[in-house]
Amino acid sequence: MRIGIVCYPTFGGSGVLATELGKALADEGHQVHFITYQQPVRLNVFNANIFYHEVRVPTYPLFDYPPYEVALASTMVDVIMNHDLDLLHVHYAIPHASAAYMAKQIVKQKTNRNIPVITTLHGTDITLVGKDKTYEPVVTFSINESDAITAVSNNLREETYKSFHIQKEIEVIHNFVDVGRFDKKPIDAFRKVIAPNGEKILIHASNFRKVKRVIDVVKIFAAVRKEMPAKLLMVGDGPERPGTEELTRELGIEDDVRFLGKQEQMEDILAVSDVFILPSEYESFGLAALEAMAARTVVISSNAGGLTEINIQGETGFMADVGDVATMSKFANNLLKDDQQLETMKKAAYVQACRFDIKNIIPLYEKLYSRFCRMGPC
Ligand code: GMT
Repeated sequence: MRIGIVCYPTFGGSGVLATELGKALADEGHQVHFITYQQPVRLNVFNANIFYHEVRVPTYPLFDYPPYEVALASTMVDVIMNHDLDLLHVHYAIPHASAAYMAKQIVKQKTNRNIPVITTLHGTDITLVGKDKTYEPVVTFSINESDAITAVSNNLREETYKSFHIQKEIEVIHNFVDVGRFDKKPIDAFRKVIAPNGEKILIHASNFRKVKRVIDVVKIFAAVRKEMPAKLLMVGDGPERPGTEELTRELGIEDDVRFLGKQEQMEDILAVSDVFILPSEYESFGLAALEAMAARTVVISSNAGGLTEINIQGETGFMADVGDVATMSKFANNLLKDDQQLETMKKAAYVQACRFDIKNIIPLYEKLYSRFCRMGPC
């Protein structure tokens, strides 16, 4: 099939997922057209089946806010018509679903063709941004106008029904991970640089937004550091980073915490890590946690949103209520003092990640797409 994928090209989970999906579909022989304002960060391979169409937003002195959605819809129309796309798959409702609706109407008027639009909801497009009154009517409308809607977890599906008046079925297709990519041997030299005396390594990766509760990560690490030598890797960047760095200095643990910024080689960093901390206020799924599990890293997280659909209490990791730093610290300390349990849980985390392996999930998307074959279900 010829598939258009619209996503954010940044490090966020929705963009990562959409890009990995497109790459896998291209490997399966589909022609995939990415439509974004920048080359997606994970689009780092050459594949003859992959095309990248950049959305250019011309500026003009009148525009305090350049009309990205208009440029996106126009680029969608161009790509649909000139590359004879079979369907559009948009990731993250805002503004992709409404731009897709606009593109669909234009193509219909021009060619009398009904281009199917599939919208995948990822999380903050529903739980944070989408709910805002400023966006809600357009989000509700464009979700309802999609030909199929998917959510990345059962929790997000329920949240969407609770917050919006959705008249259609939302199908759940869980996020996935390429286990083969993340199940890497640790690079000894790298581990030695980070933890020269064999210290345990804890890690957090996110966009450092409020919802991630990065301050809790540092507090949990400080509690661990009181009981044993340990190091913390903080991967990513965002608005909460300066305050978090400041807290490490206030707590006197700055020498044991490395802020690595945005990183592409997550598999190498995760391979040397023991515990991944994700105390988020909310996660529709928690793709970063799943990638950590594929790299045999035990996850200590909050029990918010869809995290309970991947992390298994006491088996692949531990969970506590949002903000319960004391319990998460206790879990981390007990686990890191017990090498045998740590090893057992690392293996269990890997086994659980395999359930969400790319090989198991891509066929679900292909099955969904096949409902929209032009000649009827194919
Ligand atoms: O977590 C973020 O703030 C980024 C956001 C995104 O849209 O890129 O992530 C959301 O989508 C991911 C991929 O489906 C999920 O794994 C994350 O849990 C979800 N984030 C939230 O729900 C906060």
